[in-house]
Amino acid sequence: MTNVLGGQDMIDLARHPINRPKTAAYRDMLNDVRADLQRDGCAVVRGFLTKQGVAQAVAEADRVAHLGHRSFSRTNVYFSQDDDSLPQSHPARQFYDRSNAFIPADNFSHDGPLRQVHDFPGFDDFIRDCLDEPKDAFFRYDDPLADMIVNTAGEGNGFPWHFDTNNFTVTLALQNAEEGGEFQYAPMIRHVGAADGGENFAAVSEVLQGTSDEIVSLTLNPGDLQLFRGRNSLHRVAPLRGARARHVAIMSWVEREGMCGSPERTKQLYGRVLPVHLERAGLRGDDWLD
Ligand SMILES: O=C(O)CCC(=O)C(=O)O
Ligand SMILES: [Fe+2]
Repeated sequence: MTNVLGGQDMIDLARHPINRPKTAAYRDMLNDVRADLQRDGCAVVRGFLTKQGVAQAVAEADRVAHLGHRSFSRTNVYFSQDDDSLPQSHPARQFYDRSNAFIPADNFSHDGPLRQVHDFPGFDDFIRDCLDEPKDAFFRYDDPLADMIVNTAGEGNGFPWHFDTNNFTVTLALQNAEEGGEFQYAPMIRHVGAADGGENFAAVSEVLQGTSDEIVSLTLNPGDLQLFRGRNSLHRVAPLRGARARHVAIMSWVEREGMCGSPERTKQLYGRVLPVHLERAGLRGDDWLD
């Protein structure tokens, strides 16, 4: 194996000087990202990783892809239960198959390429700056199975239309499928908190029926970093085709220090739990029948 690159060689610092926060170049970069997030909840930092950085990260993901945990569910765009008091045509009553394979975070070692990016000094601050989150409400997810995972998916796997339940998602595109896999979103069609509830069900229905003209289709290339506020923008990954897997790294930060996933959700997404999940939930190992 070739030597693992350090973060300074994985990240294209000449183009994206996240290590020089006091410079005009850093401020320009930040202003671009913030303007995009403000406009439609999505920003892409093109070519965040170097070419060699992408190659090493893909090789790492490929080496552990067989440890990905597949989970299947049928969900509506809100991740809510069916409600038979609503008409059959209501968007909350449309259910779609969702299947993921998440490679749990503990398969990525601290001296491996992906964590060299995640742990690079200034990376967390850059993300926080982009999102304009306060320092006292921005912490790494303290979850050894979930702080940085790789979502790996192939033909037949689906990430159908949904609104996120978290405030933002940060992803690093590593490898595309042969066809499909565009990130499609209907910017800001929902206005959570508006006086009328802001759900805009008519526009959501149009997206689901394929008649909306509000959909933006974004092709992310290997090495692109994406920041996305998905509570108000309906989005999906377009169906994948071909033999090659789509690999995307997903990194998470949360608003309180020391947060980790619940045992139930962790088990569902990653196929196992660790003692820390039980401890933080106030359970002992023998309270939890795996
Ligand atoms: O895999 C992706 O690019 C998007 C995933 C997504 O929408 C999510 O994690 O909520
Ligand atoms: Fe999402």
